[in-house]
Amino acid sequence: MRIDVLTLFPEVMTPFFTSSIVGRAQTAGVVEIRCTNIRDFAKGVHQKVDDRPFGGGPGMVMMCGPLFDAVEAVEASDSRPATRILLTPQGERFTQSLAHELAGQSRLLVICGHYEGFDERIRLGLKPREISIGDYVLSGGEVAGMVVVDAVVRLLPGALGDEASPLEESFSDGLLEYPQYTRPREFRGLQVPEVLLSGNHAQIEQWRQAEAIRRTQERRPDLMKPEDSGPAR
Ligand code: 9D3
Repeated sequence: MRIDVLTLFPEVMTPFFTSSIVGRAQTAGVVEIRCTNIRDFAKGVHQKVDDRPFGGGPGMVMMCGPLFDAVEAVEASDSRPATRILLTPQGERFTQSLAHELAGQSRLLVICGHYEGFDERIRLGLKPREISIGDYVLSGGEVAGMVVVDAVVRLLPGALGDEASPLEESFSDGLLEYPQYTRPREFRGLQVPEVLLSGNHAQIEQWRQAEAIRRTQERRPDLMKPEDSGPAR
């Protein structure tokens, strides 16, 4: 997969994309991620990418010109058509199911803004898929862009190396994680549950399943009707 990210803060995003699982996926050739600074496509000595809203009001609005030029230049650098994504608070909610859907594409173009909003003609002209990562206010789309890229990349075949398949993970079977323990057997008077020391793998599996269900029912009953988990069905 190829992922292009358009942002005003490539220096914030690039270190994330070169670290951890996403960085290793790039090294392994599973994905190629390129950050492009939208400001590189701004005109004039001031390199303006935003302006005041027609009709008045607070904040600045991202201009069409630099962003359209950036999208067209970046898309022309590779023949595969890109699925365009615009990170906005008004977007469709990002879920594991949407992550699976995006992981099935060969190319993504992720647009991150850092203003009160985008000129509406960006939506009308680029027809991007708009995505929000949740109901809280961020300072810009960069963190949301990193969230989307992270969740998508770890689903790509080979991204997790020798680790467990992403299908085994929480949210993919629709349940929260069961309680886990490591050494020592006793810590400040708290004991590791006897069953985990028993060596009886069938019984351990049964205990973990029961604990996962109990925990999910208590903390996230909404997950027990699992429309937000796993590949879309
Ligand atoms: C005045 C109304 N605000 C919208 C709720 C303005 C506004 C707030 C924050 C406009 C842009 C932003 C910056 N946020 C994002 O770019 C963003 C975001 C978010 O804030 N929350 C969850 N998902 C996302 S995706 C992009």
